[in-house]
Amino acid sequence: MELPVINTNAPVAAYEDPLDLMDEIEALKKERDASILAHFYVDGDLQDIADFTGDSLKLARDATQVKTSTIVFCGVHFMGESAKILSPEKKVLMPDLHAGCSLAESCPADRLAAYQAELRAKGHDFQTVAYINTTAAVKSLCDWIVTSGNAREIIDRVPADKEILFVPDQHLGRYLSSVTGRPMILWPGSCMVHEVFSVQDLLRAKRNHHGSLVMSHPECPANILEVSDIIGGTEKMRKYVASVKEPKTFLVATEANMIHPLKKLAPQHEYIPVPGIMTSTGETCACNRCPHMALNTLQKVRDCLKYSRPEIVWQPYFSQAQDVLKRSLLQ
Ligand code: CIZ
Repeated sequence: MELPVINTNAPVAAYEDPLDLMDEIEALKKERDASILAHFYVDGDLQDIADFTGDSLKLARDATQVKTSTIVFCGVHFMGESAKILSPEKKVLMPDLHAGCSLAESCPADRLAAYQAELRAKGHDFQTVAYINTTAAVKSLCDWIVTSGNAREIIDRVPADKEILFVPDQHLGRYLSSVTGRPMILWPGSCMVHEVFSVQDLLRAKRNHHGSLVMSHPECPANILEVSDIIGGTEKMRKYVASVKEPKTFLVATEANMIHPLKKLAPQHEYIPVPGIMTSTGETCACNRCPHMALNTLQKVRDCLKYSRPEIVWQPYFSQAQDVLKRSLLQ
C-alpha cells in the first residue's frame, strides 16, 4: 500500500479564526445562492456548517433536491462528480479538486475496459457492478452503481443468470458476495484507510473495554469483519447507535471523523476510533484519517464560494454515467 506523499515545501495557509470563517461562509452562501453538502468523513466543523450531511447515497439524492443554484461539495472528487451528473443544471464547486480516492485510483477506465473485453473473450457473461468510489469514466462502463447503503438491494437486481464483476473494492465485494450468496469476480482494489486496521490492536482494545462492541465498515478486510459485532456503512452505523438506548462503548473501524456524527446523534455512548497501523514499521499512525477528505477545510470552502471555483465541469462521458447513476441511486 502506498502512503500519501507529504510535500514539506507546500505553502502553509495563514491561521484564520474558525468562527470568523464560519460567519464569512454563511454570508457568502446567501450571496452566491449556495448550499453546502458534507460527507461524514470530513472534519466536524465542516459537517456543522453544512446544510446536508450524509453518506454518498444520501448526498447524491440531496444534491437533486437542493433549492439553490450552487452546491459546494465537501467530500472527494467522485462525490462532486456524482452530484454534477445527477444535477447538471447546478454549479458544483469543490473546496479542493485534488481530493481523490485510493479506490477510484486503483481502477482506471482503460484498464477496466481491457479487463471486461478479456473476460468477454473468455466467454464470461457478466454485468459490472461498481462501488460509487469510482470515476465517472469508470461508471460509464458499468451496469450498476452501489454504495454501502444500497448494495444488497442493487445486487438483487442483477439477473441471476449473469456473473458479477465487482469493482474496485475487493473487501466490500467479498463481504457482499458472502451476504448475498452471489459469486463475484473481484477487482483487486482497497481503501487506504480501511486497509490499515490491525486485528491484534482491535482485539486488545476489545479486551481493555469490557462489553464494547466493534463496529466496522465493509471496506475493511475480512479479518476485521470476522471480529466485528456490527458491519455497515456510515448511515447504518448511525441508525444502529441511535437504536441502542443503554450507554455502550463502540470501537469504530472506519474514517475517524465518523465519530463526530455518531456522538452528535447518540451522545450516551463512548466511541473509540480504532487506530491504523503502518505496514512498513508496525507503528500506530493517524492513518485512520483519509488524507483526501482532509483537503477540505473551512478556508477552502470560503475561497471556493468567494471565487466560484474550482468547479466540476460537465464532461462528454457524464451522459452515460448519468444513466447508470439514475438507475442505481434514484430509482
Ligand atoms: O458511501 C459512502 O459515502 C462511503 C464512501 C462510505 C459510507 O459508508 O458512507
